[in-house]
Amino acid sequence: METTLVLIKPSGVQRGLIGEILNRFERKGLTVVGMKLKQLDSEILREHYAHLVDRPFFPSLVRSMTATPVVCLALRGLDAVSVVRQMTGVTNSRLALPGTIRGDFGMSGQENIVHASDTPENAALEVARFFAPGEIFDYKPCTLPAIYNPDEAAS
Ligand code: FUP
Repeated sequence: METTLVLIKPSGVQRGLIGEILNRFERKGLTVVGMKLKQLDSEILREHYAHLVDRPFFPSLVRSMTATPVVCLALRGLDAVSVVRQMTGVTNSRLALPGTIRGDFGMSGQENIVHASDTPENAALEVARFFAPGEIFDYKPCTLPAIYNPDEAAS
């Protein structure tokens, strides 16, 4: 099983979409193993968006991501990283497909509602960036046998 990081960004928090987004991930069959509000600052964003620090829109990205606290979610499941990225949709919400979170709720490239880890390697780094070890909970919901077959559940 993989664990991936989702941030419900200030655009999602301010639009009142926390419950809707959480509901989608729960109904899909992902297990919520970490969840909290966190106020981000430029230090953590320079690390999290290291690949974008030199881009002209970075100051605007920091303003956007610090406007309110974000909801940090750690979601666990089989192939959770790619499953969650598919549910998120492409970066520009105007191009994201209907049925995805960005496609259904967004109109912006920057105010695009959620962040989701893009690879298993980055997911491990990002879960560790936003959660202390004691904030991730290992438990198996009793619904797992209805979500996976035994081989899938064991992987
Ligand atoms: P994603 O993996 O879809 O979150 O996309 P990126 O890591 O490429 O971008 C991170 C965030 O930077 C996006 F969610 C929004 C912001 N961004 C801009 O504001 N302008 C751009 O041109 C590209 C990205």
